Amino acid sequence: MEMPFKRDLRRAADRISEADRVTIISHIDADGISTEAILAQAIAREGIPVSSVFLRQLEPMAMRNVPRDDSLKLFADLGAGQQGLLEEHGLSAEEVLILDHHVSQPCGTAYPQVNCLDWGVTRMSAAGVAYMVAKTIDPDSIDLAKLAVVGNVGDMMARETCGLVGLAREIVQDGVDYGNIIVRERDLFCYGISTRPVHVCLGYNDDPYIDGVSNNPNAALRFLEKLNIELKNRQGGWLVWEELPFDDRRTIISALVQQLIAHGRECDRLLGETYIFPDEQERTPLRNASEYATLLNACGRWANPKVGGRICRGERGVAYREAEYMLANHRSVIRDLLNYILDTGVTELSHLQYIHTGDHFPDTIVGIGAGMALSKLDWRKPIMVLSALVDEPDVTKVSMRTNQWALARGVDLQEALAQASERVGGAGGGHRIAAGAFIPRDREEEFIDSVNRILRRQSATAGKNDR
Ligand SMILES: [Mn+2]
Repeated sequence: MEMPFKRDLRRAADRISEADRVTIISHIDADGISTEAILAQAIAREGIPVSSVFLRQLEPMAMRNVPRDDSLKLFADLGAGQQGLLEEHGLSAEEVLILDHHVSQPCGTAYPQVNCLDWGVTRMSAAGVAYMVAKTIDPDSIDLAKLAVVGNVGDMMARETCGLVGLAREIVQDGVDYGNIIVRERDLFCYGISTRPVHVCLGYNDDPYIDGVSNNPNAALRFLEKLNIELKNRQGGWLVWEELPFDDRRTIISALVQQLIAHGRECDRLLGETYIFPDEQERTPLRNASEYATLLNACGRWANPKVGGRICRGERGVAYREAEYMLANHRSVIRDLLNYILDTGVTELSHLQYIHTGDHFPDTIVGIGAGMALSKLDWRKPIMVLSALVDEPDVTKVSMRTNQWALARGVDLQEALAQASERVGGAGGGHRIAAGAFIPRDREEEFIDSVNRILRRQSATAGKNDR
């Protein structure tokens, strides 16, 4: 494994270093945002002009955002699975480089690619790949390891194994050597260790499920109060987990272990490795990898990935305040969306119900809102929410949700949206129970009608099979 991966990295690094200018095309989630920030900084340090484009998804309509110029197009955290699209768009192998961790799609054009899956590495994200390329370009770039850890954690690479492993773990060590990462082994493996009061941190967690603590911050507080630990600071504010003295953290962990054992539950997911960033301000989401990643995801969801990019580059003024606002308001905006759907009401067709939310809400959350609204509406009919894209006026985002009841009666939203969107020149897919699509704005009506017909056919066919 060693040799091919070194060779891939060397080739990619040389290609970038030889470019006159580079366009990075990356994804809007935490991994994509940190990937772009790593690459853009590494490339700028070489004195090469670089610009960036963020995409929600690499689909036909998004391709128009990929410039037709003589720059090297660096597709990152996307591209491997959509090489056919690059080919259709007329991109040559000479002007493309793909850095990805998704499964590759076979393609006639041999686009050069660095993909950790080719090395047998599955627990690493695009930010990890990008970092390894950056380090090959310049071995002094280990300050960027921190962003690679954010991307890896954001893409859930630490989730199953309670910490990063393999190559992704080696990247952590670079950050430790540089001095901007502190590893806490066997730490509480829980979201919010830098920003949430301990009882809230524990009470919002259910992996592992702890009886009398999980999903109940008040019960978690009563549990902690019995341990005789100082939970507040001298000013009377709640302490966060990261600030608790070592002995108090140990006391809480052993009490939680006892509680798990007493209820016959496994303890192995209680502890994991956490990654603290000592160069960031305490009690902010920037202090650890998982909260940092959530902050970047919030930027992406609000169609502001570039704000996340500025944070990754060290900006802590306006960009940080904007991101914090987006993070803090995520829940309340979903609640507003739900109320908007229920107050405005949906239009009912024979086999679906739909609503257009215009540009009132970020397109990236309408799917969540649709799912929540379904249980309060006629849950037998799948719900479709259409929304405008602020930065793409000609494109409409479509989200659909249904439930197990409908699935048992033949509904398959992934099939319905894939077929109907293709007919109008869009693209869609997902899962049977939840799917999405991007379609041209001027063909919305035709599209809705087409989805309704497909859903009618699906339930008719399922009805026949029952007999
Ligand atoms: Mn990714």
